[in-house]
Amino acid sequence: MAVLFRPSFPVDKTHWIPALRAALGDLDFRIWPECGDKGEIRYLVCWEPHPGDETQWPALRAMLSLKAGVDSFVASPYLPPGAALVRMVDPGLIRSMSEYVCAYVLRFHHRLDRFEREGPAAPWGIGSVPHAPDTARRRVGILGLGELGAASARALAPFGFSLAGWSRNRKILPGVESFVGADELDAFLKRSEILVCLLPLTPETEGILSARSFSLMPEGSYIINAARGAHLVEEDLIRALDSGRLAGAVLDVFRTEPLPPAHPFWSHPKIAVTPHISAITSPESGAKVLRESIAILESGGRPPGTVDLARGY
Ligand code: NDP
Ligand code: OXD
Repeated sequence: MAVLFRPSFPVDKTHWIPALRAALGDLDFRIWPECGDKGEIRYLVCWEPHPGDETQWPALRAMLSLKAGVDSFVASPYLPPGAALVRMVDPGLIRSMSEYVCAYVLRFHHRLDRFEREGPAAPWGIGSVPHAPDTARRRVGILGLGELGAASARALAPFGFSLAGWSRNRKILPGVESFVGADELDAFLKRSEILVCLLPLTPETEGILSARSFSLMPEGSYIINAARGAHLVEEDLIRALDSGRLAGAVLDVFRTEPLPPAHPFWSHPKIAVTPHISAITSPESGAKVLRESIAILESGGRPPGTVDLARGY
């Protein structure tokens, strides 16, 4: 039994290979292109499927993704049939995402985006109207209450925000109102003044951040998209910001990445761009997660993050 790691990025050499060597030291660990006998490869650790993966690993039991979002795997023609697909569920990545969500929810709650943009034209604090309501009156909505959405809700809860989340199945999370499925989406959007998208990209969720959704949200609301670029209809966002329907957005993910230098998002005064850094798998904790997943698979179990290919996440 062997584990093959296929590097794709410079960080793989500097960080991932040492972390994987340390965590998988008791196993036959190989680094592509030194595959050895391909018939011995039982686990493939990688960022993406490649052409040939669908046939060249006859004994493959699982493809272990280093990314949490596996839309590119699910849509790939190179997915090896019969092997499990396991996405990354890394405590380091989850913590990073909840910090990012808190940072931008607080930024928008306090209208810090406006002060950064307006400088001396903004009203001076003392003697002007209060800028931020009590957090209890600020309604934050999280699209997706899975690993990242639920952790972000838990991280926001101590601030006292009025929290709600939308998912396929009803959730019981302290202090979080649960909305479910297409029938409850509109009611959820109508109460979301700061809308955080943490959904997987599937045919059902693509384009969910659209003019229709923005028209249901309270006037002057905010968008935080840290999931996938294709959740957002880009022209609809620009129109909603220019008309004042929305007040601001922070985007970490894009239909084309890296975001091309001439893209209008870079220069839009109400859009903050971050370069897909809201949450990155930590090599140290991620390598340990992979070791545990392999142990579970070896004993015939189903590790956390096993993807339901029919569902798409
Ligand atoms: P999970 O699979 O744990 O959670 C997904 C959530 O979305 C679940 O609550 C699920 O509902 C809900 N959901 C899925 N489809 C629908 C639907 N059609 N209607 C309503 N709810 C739906 O995923 P994670 O939280 O781990 O990750 C979410 C996404 O975040 C990833 O897929 C990835 O694209 C993105 N991501 C972005 C990163 C970045 O750096 N920007 C880093 C990591 C991830 P239910 O619970 O009922 O099944
Ligand atoms: C992602 C990731 O899914 O970086 O975006 O894990």
